[in-house]
Amino acid sequence: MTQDNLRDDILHHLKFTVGKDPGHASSYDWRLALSFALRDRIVEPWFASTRKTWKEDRKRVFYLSMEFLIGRIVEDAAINLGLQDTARAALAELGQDFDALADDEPDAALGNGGLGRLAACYMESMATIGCPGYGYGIRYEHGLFRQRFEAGRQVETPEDWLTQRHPWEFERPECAYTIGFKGDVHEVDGRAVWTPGETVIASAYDMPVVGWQGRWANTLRLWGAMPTTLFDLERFNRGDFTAAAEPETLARTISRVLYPDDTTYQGKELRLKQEYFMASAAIQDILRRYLESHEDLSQLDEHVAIQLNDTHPALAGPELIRLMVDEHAMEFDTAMRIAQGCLGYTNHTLLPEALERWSTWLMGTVLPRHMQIIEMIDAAHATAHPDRPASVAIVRGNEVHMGELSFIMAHKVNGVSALHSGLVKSTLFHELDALHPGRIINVTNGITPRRWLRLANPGLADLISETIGEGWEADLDRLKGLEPHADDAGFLDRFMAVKRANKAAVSNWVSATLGVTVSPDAMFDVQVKRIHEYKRQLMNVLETIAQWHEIKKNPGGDFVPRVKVFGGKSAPGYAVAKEIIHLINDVARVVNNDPEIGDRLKVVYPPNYNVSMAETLIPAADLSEQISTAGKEASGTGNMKLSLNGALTIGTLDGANVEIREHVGAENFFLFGMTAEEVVQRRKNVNHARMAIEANDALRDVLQLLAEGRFSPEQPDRYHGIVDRMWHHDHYLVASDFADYQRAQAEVDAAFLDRDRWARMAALNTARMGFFSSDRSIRDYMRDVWGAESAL
Ligand code: 26W
Repeated sequence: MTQDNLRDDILHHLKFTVGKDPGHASSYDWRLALSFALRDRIVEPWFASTRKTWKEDRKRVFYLSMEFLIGRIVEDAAINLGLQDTARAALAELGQDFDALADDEPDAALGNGGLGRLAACYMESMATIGCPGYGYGIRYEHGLFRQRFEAGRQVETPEDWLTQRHPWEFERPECAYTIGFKGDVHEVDGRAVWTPGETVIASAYDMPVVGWQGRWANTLRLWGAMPTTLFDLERFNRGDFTAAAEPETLARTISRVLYPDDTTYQGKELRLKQEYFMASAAIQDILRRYLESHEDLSQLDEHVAIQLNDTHPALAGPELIRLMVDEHAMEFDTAMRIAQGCLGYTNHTLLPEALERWSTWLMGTVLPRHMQIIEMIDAAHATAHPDRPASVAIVRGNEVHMGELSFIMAHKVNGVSALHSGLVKSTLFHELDALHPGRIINVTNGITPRRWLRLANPGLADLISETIGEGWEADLDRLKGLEPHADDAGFLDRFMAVKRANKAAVSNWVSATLGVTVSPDAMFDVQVKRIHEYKRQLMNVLETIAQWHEIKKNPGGDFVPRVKVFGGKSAPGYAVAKEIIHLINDVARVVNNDPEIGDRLKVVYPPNYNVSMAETLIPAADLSEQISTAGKEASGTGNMKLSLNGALTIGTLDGANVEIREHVGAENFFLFGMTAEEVVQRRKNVNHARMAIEANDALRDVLQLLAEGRFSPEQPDRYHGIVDRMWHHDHYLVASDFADYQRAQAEVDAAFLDRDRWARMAALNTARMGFFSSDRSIRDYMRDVWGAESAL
């Protein structure tokens, strides 16, 4: 693919697909033209991949997720096609700037955080490895809300990525399924017949997902909801306009918006309908495709692997059984055995409030036949395990526990880091583990190095290629080849020069967008993730206040200049998280405008943290804050992205931090805090908070400043809630870990002052992160869960 060809293709699409005269085209038009030209290059490998899978009747993997946090696509596609430089040159010829066009693209923000982004990384890795994989999700009209700050408070506004043309999807109106809700079930000649009371159409939209070097491409199929009944013309003619449009409005509500909650299960009917809508369309599509080249469903589990991304798509299990029993006349036990052979379930959280448990009333009303089937599954399990404790029942306390349903329906259940999988075994599913030894395994999360290094940090990626050669992007263990260079001053200079350049770019962006001046020579101390009490952004901002107070008390002292970077959204209904956001912004206002502090401490909190902003901030980070209460963060994936990009981690022994520290070396990691076991013990001491605060002057002073309204003069009692909870609850043990956190931060300062030592530690982090490629994770799933092979 030469520069000339691509230039001509772009021009062709601008004229004939976008319909714009080059002289009058906007960057939006040029971006569309570029996207269509690159998309053309994906179609051939896409068709070839599908054809090869069919011809060789290969095992297919179906990844079911309510979230795919994709981000932007055009640059990632150009890179995986090996056409980034060609595109840049072709556009330059046309007077266009590749980066400006890439920046014009809205994020596909079809997810909340970790779970959704993991699904996107896994889709790209399956394509890179050549694993015949399909993603199934929902084509939300509105993705995760846009965050902006008003007087320091989070305000949400609807996200509307689809108001623009979306060049990366192919509409598939011919691929549509009827999805039923409500109604009732009758017995007809011994068979159950469900007559839904409501129906909508699930219509498919396909996005090709191309892998590294364009050798394979898979499909992400997203479902949009359509009305079964058309526009009611009669009513319209009677002037009853809204009623006429009602069927359409009602139907489209199903795929209208992503639930912005990633911590607390809400139990909303619409969310249940969304989950079933996606699961049913996916299963109907899987069976339709399978029966096009197979007699019957008896060998389905030989050819089909279905992965449940947490419990949200768990209704896929009962739906599979419903179709096999009610529509394919299969015996229940046979159907159950085959379904189990197909299904794998990944758990992503231990937080009790995040575990889904639908009321039997709601499930029975919205999905009467599935409620019956869930009871049959539960009864069959009780029969097979007469000695099972009541606590493992799927239906208990008038609730359907989706974790137990997913566990019992799956042949493999996995956690997402070694520590988390251990806790899934020893706590969440302790009893079920005893009944089904070996069913719980671990598959530690991973990230795609294409987006999170090659795309996000071209300076470092080029330095790596110059140092160890090309191709590491699809074989990340090769980064080990950098280790010897960690003792080479010249290499370290170039390594740190890349970091400095990324920091300079971010400081320009921060001053342009936030009007705050930050020095690229200060330490960029970064905490970017969803706002949640267990992630302890509060501990970070309290330590920041202690740092500020320290400087105030000793303005002549020498302090290591720091820029505290925060990024992250709170679920709209999560009041405590919103208070923490307000506090961070209030502290930023005081610190950043304090002449006594100057450059020694700055706090920046750019609004609307998303995938694209992560791609900008992560390459500029010196310090990665992974400070969750041990036992609460299932894995984390931001921690991997930051380490891979040469940031050093200050963190607890939680989630994947444990494995990162094992791989990069304890000497290259700033560890602090209690272990998960110690947390459990500490919580038994009801006075843990008061004792810790009284033992720590700095922390007590900070809480006193907050109580006095030092950061909220216009509303002195604004943080009385936070102060009170710190003294009397502190459920996530901020006070108990605070002193050790301060100790670790002091070690960070000392290390940062020793530039060569820091550079070596940073380079060794990058060199030793190969294990955390999502390619390794996917190969683990292919081997240990799916029994799938690469077709390449
Ligand atoms: C029902 C509401 C809801 C929605 C989403 C509850 C919980 C979720 C997700 C499971 C939350 C999530 O994103 N969990 C994160 O998953 C990542 C990928 O495995 C992990 O790295 C994070 O540690 C985990 O918090």
